[in-house]
Amino acid sequence: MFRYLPEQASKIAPSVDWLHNWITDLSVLFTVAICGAMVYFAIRYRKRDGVDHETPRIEGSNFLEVVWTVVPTLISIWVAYYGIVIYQDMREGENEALVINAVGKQWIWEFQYENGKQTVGEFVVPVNRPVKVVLTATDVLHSFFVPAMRIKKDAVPGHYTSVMFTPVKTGTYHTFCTEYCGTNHSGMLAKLNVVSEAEYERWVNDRSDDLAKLSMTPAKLGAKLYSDKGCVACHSLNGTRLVGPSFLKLYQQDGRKLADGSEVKFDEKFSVEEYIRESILHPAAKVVESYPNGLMPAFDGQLSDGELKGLIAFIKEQDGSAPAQEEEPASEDMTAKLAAMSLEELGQFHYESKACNGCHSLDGSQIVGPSFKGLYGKKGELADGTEYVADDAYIQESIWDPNAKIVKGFQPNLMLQTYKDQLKERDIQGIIAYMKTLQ
Ligand code: HEC
Ligand code: HEC
Ligand SMILES: [Cu+2]
Repeated sequence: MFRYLPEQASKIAPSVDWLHNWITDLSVLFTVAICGAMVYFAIRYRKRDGVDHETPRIEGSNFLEVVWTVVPTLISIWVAYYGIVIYQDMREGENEALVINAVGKQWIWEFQYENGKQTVGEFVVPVNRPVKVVLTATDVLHSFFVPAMRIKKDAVPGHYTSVMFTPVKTGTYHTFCTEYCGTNHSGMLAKLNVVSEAEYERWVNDRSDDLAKLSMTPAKLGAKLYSDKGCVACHSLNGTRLVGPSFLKLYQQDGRKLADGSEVKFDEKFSVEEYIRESILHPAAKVVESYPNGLMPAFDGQLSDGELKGLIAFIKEQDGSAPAQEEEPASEDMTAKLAAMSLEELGQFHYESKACNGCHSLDGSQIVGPSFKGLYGKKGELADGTEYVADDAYIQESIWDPNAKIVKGFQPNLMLQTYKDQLKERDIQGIIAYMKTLQ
């Protein structure tokens, strides 16, 4: 009855499911039997035609009482017994298991391997080898949940807990946080890649990314993070106002006006470095004048000290002395390449290259603007209360003149206003064709 469980990707999964299904079936059986009897008696012996259909009064039946005590007790013992047996199977191979340390923080999972390799939001394990994940948390309670592996365990600040599994199938699986841990709890995901032993060895010993980071100058590292961490979607380098203030000459200022009307001065007590550092880790602490609070994600816990220093060095470099980053004129090569793309490919290309992806998701979630999922053809409401249908003309207008119509629940001036020069008719058709694939 009711078989709805996810893919079985670990050795233990079939036995977990077997017990789970037994418990569910038994619960359904008892629910139906007990509620069924209740309903039956209520109807059968109801008061009708003014006559009480009184039932016979039965007092004490040793037989019945023994049955309804002994049967549930045996069932509970049976469930507990298999619970223990399967739990023990789960810990099998603990001594030769591959150990991975996982740390939950608002709102990421960070993984560390025995050779020091570190990853965020993704981890890789070899197939058919027991894996032990040692869990802890830095801020609040989190819970580590990989449904396909049938494992789930709390990650507790100041404690170490562990879970074990032996993957039996290669593939990519989802890891969730299943303990409500704040605003972005639902975004606290990680990818689990199960690969062959050889591929795993190659992956875990490939430290080129770490080494590249180590050998970069701080400003170079900052430049890489500026795009890797998505700052680029909200902060320009040339003075243009995007979602947030431009980084141009930010470092050279001697103070900031804040949204609450006050002003901070940068001096020995509160340096501009300190201000930038705080703005990155806790954006809500000081909100810049004319910008809404809550748009910038807090990067607390997501950047190492070296990475923060890199970002600050990079922001410091934006002093206007570097030649303005001209948009490269499209080379002939590129023009030919774009012309050869199908409309859908062209749309996807623009979605990624024109930074739409910084503000519009593909999965229905809201970043800065509405998701592109299901957008094409949708009926909605504008901020002024009128209704609209997202047809071709509306989408073209939304891109060329974003402030012409503002979707209800969103602010004007957030979406970039510069697309009219960059995206011509065929590009718009491409974006529309691409949106049609996102229903
Ligand atoms: C989703 C959009 C968004 C992203 C992504 C984002 N920011 Fe911001 N940022 C803002 C907004 C809006 C403000 C202004 C409001 C405020 O002060 O919180 C801001 C303010 C700042 C400030 C203060 C600016 C000033 O002029 O005083 C700094 C520094 C900053 N962000 C750095 C970063 C860095 C570094 C990253 C990437 C690691 C980043 N931001 C990612 C939206 C964003
Ligand atoms: C800096 C953030 C940002 C970027 C980048 C951005 N948008 Fe938007 N977009 C928004 C916001 C906010 C809204 C909602 C307010 C409005 O209606 O203007 C929006 C609205 C839209 C709408 C109307 C959505 C609806 O539900 O009716 C379309 C279509 C759209 N954007 C397309 C694009 C395309 C295509 C790109 C890339 C070429 C893009 N946007 C880049 C922020 C952005
Ligand atoms: Cu969490």
